[in-house]
Amino acid sequence: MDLLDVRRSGVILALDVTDRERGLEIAEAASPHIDAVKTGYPLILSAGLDVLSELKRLGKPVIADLKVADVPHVSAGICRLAVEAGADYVIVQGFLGRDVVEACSEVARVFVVADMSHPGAEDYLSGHSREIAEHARGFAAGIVAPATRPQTIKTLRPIVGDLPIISPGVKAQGAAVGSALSAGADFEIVGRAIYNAPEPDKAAEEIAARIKELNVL
Ligand code: BMP
Repeated sequence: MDLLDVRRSGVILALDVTDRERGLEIAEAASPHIDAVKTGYPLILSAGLDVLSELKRLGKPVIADLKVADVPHVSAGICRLAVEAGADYVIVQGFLGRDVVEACSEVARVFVVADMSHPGAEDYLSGHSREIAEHARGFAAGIVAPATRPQTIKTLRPIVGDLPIISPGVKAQGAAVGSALSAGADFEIVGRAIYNAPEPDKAAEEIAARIKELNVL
């Protein structure tokens, strides 16, 4: 399932809850307003890798956010496990080097983390985001770039060409809804603002409506 082909709202749900039932309930409730689900260590470590195949029942792409960061053969093995469990995409760290991204791309459709949304990313990672994006262009299915630094998205967009850019940091980390899309991202990743909301379905609906209103897709 290709992410760009299913783009409707521009929203990817980051499902970082640790309770399997609650996670599946939230994903189902938000489903009409999201294009894909991203889940990672919190849910996978508590509910097991099988949760990926359960999430696939929503009929939307599932992104395994394992931020894979090991030597090439171990990283590729992790990606293979995620794909076999049902992941359509796996997130891999770009800072490990070219060989890791290439090994993972042989066994999975990979989103490469080119830069991150938290302040500490500027300590080390941000200084290398262009090089990571340049390499990702040849091998990856897309990149992850921070909504909290729209200038980074603007810089990376021409480097990656048409590759999808998915962008976290919206609402709970301070970026306004629609800001990453305006800067050139293809999807905004939203976690707490949806799954911690009293009514996650309404929260997802409002975010999708705001993006539509801004006309930034
Ligand atoms: P929230 O909207 O609750 O801040 O969640 C953001 C999600 O995006 C989390 O799943 C986090 O792991 C992920 N993420 C991020 O916040 N910043 C990055 O740079 C890369 C990420 O994958």
